[in-house]
Amino acid sequence: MKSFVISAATDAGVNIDGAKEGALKLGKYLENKNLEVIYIHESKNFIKNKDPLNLRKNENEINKINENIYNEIIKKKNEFPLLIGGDHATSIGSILASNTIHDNIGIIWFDAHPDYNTFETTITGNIHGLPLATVTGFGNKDLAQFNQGKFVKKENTVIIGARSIDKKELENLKRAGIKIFTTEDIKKRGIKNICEEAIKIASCNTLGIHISYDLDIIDPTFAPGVSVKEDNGISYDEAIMGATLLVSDINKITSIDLVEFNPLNDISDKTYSLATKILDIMLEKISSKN
Ligand SMILES: [Mn+2]
Repeated sequence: MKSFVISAATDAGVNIDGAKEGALKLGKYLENKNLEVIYIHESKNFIKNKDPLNLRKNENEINKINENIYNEIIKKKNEFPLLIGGDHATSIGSILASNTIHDNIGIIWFDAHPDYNTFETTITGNIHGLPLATVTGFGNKDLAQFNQGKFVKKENTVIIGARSIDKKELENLKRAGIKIFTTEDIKKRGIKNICEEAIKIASCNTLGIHISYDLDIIDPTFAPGVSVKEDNGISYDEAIMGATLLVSDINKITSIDLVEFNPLNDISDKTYSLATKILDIMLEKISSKN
C-alpha cells in the first residue's frame, strides 16, 4: 500500500523544547528513503507559552496544527498515514482523521503516560497529556472541534507501558473504563502476550487499529532523547519486539504515529537510531499491506 508521512514539527504541547526538531530530523530520514513527507509547521509568529499557571497552554496553535493534520489525512484517504511528532498532542489530528475515514477504529497507546487528562484535571497544562482523552470523547471537545466523525470507542482503547499516572488522571481512566497494561504487566507476562491481548481489544468489532508509539515508553537508558523521561521503562529488545508485534498483522492497522523524539535530550544519537529502526520495521510492513 502506498504510504505518506506527516512530519508535525511542533512541541507546543509541552513546556520543554525539542520535539519540533525531532519531527524534522526523522522527516529528513524518511525523505531520504524516498517517502513523501508533508511538513506541518507552527504558525510564523507563534511564540510558545510556557507559563506553569496557564492550564490551556498554546491551545489555539495546537488546534490549528491538528486541523491541518486531520485535513491532510482525509485528503489522502486511500494512502496509509504515518505521523511523525512532534509532541503527542499531534495524535489528536491523526487519530480522529483515521477514525473518520474508517468509521470505527481501536487504539493501541504505547506510552509511559496514559495522556488521559482533561482541562479540568491537568496539573501542568501541557496539552500533550490530553490527547487520548480527547480522541475518545472524554471531557470537553475543545481540542477536537474540526472532527467530522465520531470519537473512538473507549472499550476499543488500550494503553501499554503506562508507569506514570496522575491521581485525577487515574480517576478519569477508571470512569472511562480504559484497559491499561503497565510495565509491570509486561515484565510478568511478556511483551508478546500483552501485545496480542491489546490487538484483540482494539480490533473487537472495529474496522481497524491505530497505533500510537510514544518513544518515552522505552527506558531512558536506551532512549534518553524524549521530553519527559520515566525510569523503569521497557528494554531495547522489548521496544523493537513491541513494534514488530503491533504491526505483524498489518492488514488490521489503519494508521501509525511515532512521537516525542527530542534530539536536544538525546545522547550519542541512541534514541535517533532506535527510532529509525522502529520506523524501518513499520514501513516494511506497511509496504506489504493490501
Ligand atoms: Mn504520550
